[in-house]
Amino acid sequence: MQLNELLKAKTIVVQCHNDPDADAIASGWGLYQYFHEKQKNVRLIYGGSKPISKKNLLLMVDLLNIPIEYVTALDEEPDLLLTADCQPGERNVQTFAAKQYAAVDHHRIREEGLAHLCAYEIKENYGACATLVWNLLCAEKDFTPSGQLATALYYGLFMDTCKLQEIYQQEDRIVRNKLEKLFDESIQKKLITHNLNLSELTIVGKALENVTYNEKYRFAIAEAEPCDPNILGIISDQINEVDGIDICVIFTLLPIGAKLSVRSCIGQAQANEIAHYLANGGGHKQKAGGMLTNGMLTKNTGITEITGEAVTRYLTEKLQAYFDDLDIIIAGQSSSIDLSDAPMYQKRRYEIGFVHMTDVYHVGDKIRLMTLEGDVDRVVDDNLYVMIGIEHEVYDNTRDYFESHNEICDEPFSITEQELSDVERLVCGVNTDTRSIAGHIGKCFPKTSQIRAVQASRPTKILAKYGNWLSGEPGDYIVSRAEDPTDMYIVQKRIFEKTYEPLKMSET
Ligand SMILES: [Mn+2]
Repeated sequence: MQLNELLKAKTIVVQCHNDPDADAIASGWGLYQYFHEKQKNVRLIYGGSKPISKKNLLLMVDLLNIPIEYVTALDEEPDLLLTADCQPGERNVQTFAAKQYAAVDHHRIREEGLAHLCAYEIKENYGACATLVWNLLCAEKDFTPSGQLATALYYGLFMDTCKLQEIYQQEDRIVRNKLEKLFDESIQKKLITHNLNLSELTIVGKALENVTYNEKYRFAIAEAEPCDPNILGIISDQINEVDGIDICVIFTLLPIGAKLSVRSCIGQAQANEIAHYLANGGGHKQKAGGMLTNGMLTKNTGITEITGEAVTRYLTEKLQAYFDDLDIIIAGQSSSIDLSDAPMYQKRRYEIGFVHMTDVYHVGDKIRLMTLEGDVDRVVDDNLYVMIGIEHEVYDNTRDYFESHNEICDEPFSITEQELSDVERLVCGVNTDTRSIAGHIGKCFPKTSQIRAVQASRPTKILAKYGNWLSGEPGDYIVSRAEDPTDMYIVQKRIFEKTYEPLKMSET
């Protein structure tokens, strides 16, 4: 959907869900501003049983002059009613009559409601509706979002992803990178120091009183009453600090399922992996989140009624199974897998790209790489190389590592314009403008190295000799280098099959 498709309407109402949160207010305001600039007769409203009362939201509306109105009835039927951060017909969205309806949202699509919408933009997996609204606004050539709006959208994204700690969707991360350069820091500071109110403090207290603990695997589970994701995060942060608890999962029941906040302080079971395993979620190594939908909870689980107890039992069993199933290998020590007789492979000859970052940025500039394993911030110096891998993923190398593992080739790296623009979204300036790497990409070939490898039959963790934990799924390859069998690691099945080939006997 494009916003300009909606300009046929003369009177427009942008509606947030009842009891709107920061993401709904910011998203609604973004849409409102677009139509306002297009000279439409537009209002920004929400309904429900009570007006906003949370201090941070009152401050947000006040500091940014957001013209949001609490209404219980509309005098006139608008040509278009556009919902923000929700969809018409949902339980927490008051119904107002309108000639046509449209929706911008990041929650589960309400299939039965789609036929009643003249247009919609719904991305179920986005961490915040603000991301979606920002992209919609940026796609309109004759509209430039203000710094105030960027501040609101940043705060919406911040609050919906537990202070950005549980952000994992690439699109959310890309928009965060942009908003980070535009938002008003002094306003953001004021807002985040008023995040909690007293009743939320009570929710935190109640959740802390009812923790289920698994002694064998040192994990804890607790339920919180319905609350903002950031409250869940406060609870999980607190529980994870307890001696004897390595991992905790805190959830709250929402109409669409259980919202999870996950914390871990151990490398062999990182928070993002647990969140992915439990609910297709993600985040960072220590902090992550996800949404365990009602569908996931009832499918093949025997759960008929979704209660806090049922979810606690389900999470306990799933986590137990996770640890029961896990193979842990300490490289160079007691290994449960012996690779000395495993088949040998060698690297295929394939090209990858590299950028010497001082060709693009100044020494001292801070840049961010959005790697497959998460965001990595680096300070540019002569040693920093950014590599463009076989699937156009990006990662960093030091100069020594880069030079000893690759053969540099004089030809240019072949990449289409679309591929280049996709790669460029993954490398951005943090304390400086994002610069184009076009014209600076060299081509090289990884040097042939011989390895022994077997496919993992179970989920596997390796503590590599460099002290970092690596993880693999069944089917991924457990690898050790032929010249140093203690150097073990894991290569994803797909990448392995693209980059390695069996070594012929005559070559051994
Ligand atoms: Mn939202």
